[in-house]
Amino acid sequence: MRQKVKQLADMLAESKKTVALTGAGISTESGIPDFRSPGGLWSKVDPDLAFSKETFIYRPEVFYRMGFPHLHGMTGARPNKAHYVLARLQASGLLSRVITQNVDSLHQKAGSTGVLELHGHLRSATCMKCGNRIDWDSLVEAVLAGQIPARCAKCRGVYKPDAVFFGDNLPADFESAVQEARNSELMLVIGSSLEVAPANFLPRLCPRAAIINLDPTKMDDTAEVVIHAGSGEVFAALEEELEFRGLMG
Ligand code: CNA
Repeated sequence: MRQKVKQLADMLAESKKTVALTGAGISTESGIPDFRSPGGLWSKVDPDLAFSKETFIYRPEVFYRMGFPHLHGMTGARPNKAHYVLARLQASGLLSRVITQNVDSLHQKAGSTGVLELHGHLRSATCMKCGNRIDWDSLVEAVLAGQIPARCAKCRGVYKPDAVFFGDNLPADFESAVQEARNSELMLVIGSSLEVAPANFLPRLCPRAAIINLDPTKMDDTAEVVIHAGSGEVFAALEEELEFRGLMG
């Protein structure tokens, strides 16, 4: 792995503009299960039911009983080494910004700025009827008080978390991510199976890519460097290498 980390450091040093694309795998070391690993969310809930926009419209209680507890469980997590090193890379001018598929806000908690969130977030929820927005803690309070589904005090419409469900349109951040990928020389893909479209299309827009993922991905053969290891370990080694070269601010 040491040799590949050195290669990664070379690529970062050479690149005029680098972006990172992260997935659920970067947050497993923070205690949040991903989708597809053994023991991941897909072994516990049926995401097509729990996180489906269509089901939510007709039977919102299905999400509130099956999906909500998993989302609620994410919100107390703390960033791990990989999140912190990415924030430090950005502060050192080696990374333009992070594009994430995650909804856990751990990049922001680690200090990354201008994070593009392809699948929304868990900081708020919006009333499906009148558009009133409440913060996440207020939503949790309503649900823990037994309000299933959580309803708007103004119009009795149902609150939906501001995370993207299956069947939802992608937020405007996706278009910004396309531009960011097109304008970059290098993309670091971290902790993503690259199974979910259209996010998995982004690495193809960038001339060079490096993949850091525990398991092989379908796009491994398109990347210049592929490291199959935990992201915490890889980013700790990368930080050390870049510090040694005097490139970390
Ligand atoms: P995924 O399809 O579950 O893939 C995760 C990948 O990460 C797998 O290929 C694992 O091998 C790999 N992995 C697991 N642990 C590590 C680790 N420590 N270091 C490096 N790699 C690791 O998840 P994707 O993000 O590719 O799929 C996209 C979905 C998952 C998006 O819609 C997300 O919103 C959704 N999701 C997000 C979260 C979160 O916000 N933390 C959690 C669960 C699911």
